[in-house]
Amino acid sequence: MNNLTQDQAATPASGKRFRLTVRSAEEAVRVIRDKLGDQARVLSVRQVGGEGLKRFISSPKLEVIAEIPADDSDEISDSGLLEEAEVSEDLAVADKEAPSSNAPNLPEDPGLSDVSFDESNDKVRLLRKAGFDLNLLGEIQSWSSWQEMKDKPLADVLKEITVGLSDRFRSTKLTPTTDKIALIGAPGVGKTTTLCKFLAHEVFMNKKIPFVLKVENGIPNPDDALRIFCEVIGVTLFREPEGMPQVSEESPLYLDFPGLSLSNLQDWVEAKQTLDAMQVDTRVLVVNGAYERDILLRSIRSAKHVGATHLAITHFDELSNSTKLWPVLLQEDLSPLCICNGQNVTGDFSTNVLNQLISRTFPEELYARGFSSYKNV
Ligand SMILES: Nc1nc2c(ncn2[C@@H]2O[C@H](COP(=O)(O)OP(=O)(O)O)[C@@H](O)[C@H]2O)c(=O)[nH]1
Ligand SMILES: [Mg+2]
Repeated sequence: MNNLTQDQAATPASGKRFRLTVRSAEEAVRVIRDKLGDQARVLSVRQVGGEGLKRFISSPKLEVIAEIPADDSDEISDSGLLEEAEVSEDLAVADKEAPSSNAPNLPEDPGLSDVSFDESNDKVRLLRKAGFDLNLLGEIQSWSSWQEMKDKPLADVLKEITVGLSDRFRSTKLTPTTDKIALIGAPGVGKTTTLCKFLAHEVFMNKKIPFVLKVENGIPNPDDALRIFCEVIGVTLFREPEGMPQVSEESPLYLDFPGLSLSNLQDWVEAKQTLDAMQVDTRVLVVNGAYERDILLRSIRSAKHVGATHLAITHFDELSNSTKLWPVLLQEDLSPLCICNGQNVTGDFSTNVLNQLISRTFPEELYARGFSSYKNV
């Protein structure tokens, strides 16, 4: 749950200021980093309580004022008056001017400009304000059921969106995994961490005896952390296929790949040759869910060259909500495999992708509003 508004009063010379309402300091750090970038500086923090009925159904919030300096030499001034502005516009400004800290710097998502909104509809305005992904909002408005649902009370609209998304999710391709599972993707997205989570799950929950092959394919793939983790949980790590035991349901093989560059398709083509030669049928594309949509889509496009079958999403814990991921999951041909929620290799992981996405689709504040809209009927 967060709310970000831009200081319209600030002149470009003194940078742009944003007011941010969050539930915790941790969330503030995350949202500032995701939406405003590394350059953003916090000017003030203050605790705010709810009003009226909301005081009883929502916990205290923090109001944070942050600024993106227009120029490093600028002095920070905290004397300006902040004015409320449309949140979605502010987010667009923030996204354009301060790309996500850990994502490569790529052009703005071309799809966004095509999304049109029914501004006269209060639900659309509310969802935009709540930080709902604009592409998803555009998609929902194109549903045949939208015309009927859009004028219902908020609680009903939220419920019908949830049902609509769940139905669409259930109709996506579900491919079972096989006994040979490769984790592939761009550098640093969380491939090895995700692999360790699967290993721990196999050993402790499924009581299986997995083993691991570390692949290099001419690209360095340091393995200190993986080696130590395998030692700790009693899994054998191989560095070449020779001498590996027979793969079976009880003894599945996991392959740890080096990062494949998004700007070098040849990396992906070569990985495909290795996977084909080893008859690895389950090819999991790992993406960092906190990256911009454009980069996620680029990754998915590159993964076609490797014959990817499944999708694993990491860094879900760093997202303020899951709405950006819905259109990615619903449109693409990859079977959703898991969501990773943190760095803890023996936890922070779920294969119930639908539940994870649903639980982070609407901020609690919207449910609270939906609840009060019922009371007004
Ligand atoms: N917050 C968060 N960090 C993660 C997650 N998955 C991986 N990481 C971190 O991301 C960094 C890169 O992970 P790693 O598995 O080495 O990436 P690889 O290069 O793709 O193998 C490490 O610092 C991990 O601890 C996640 O779901 N959430
Ligand atoms: Mg790795």
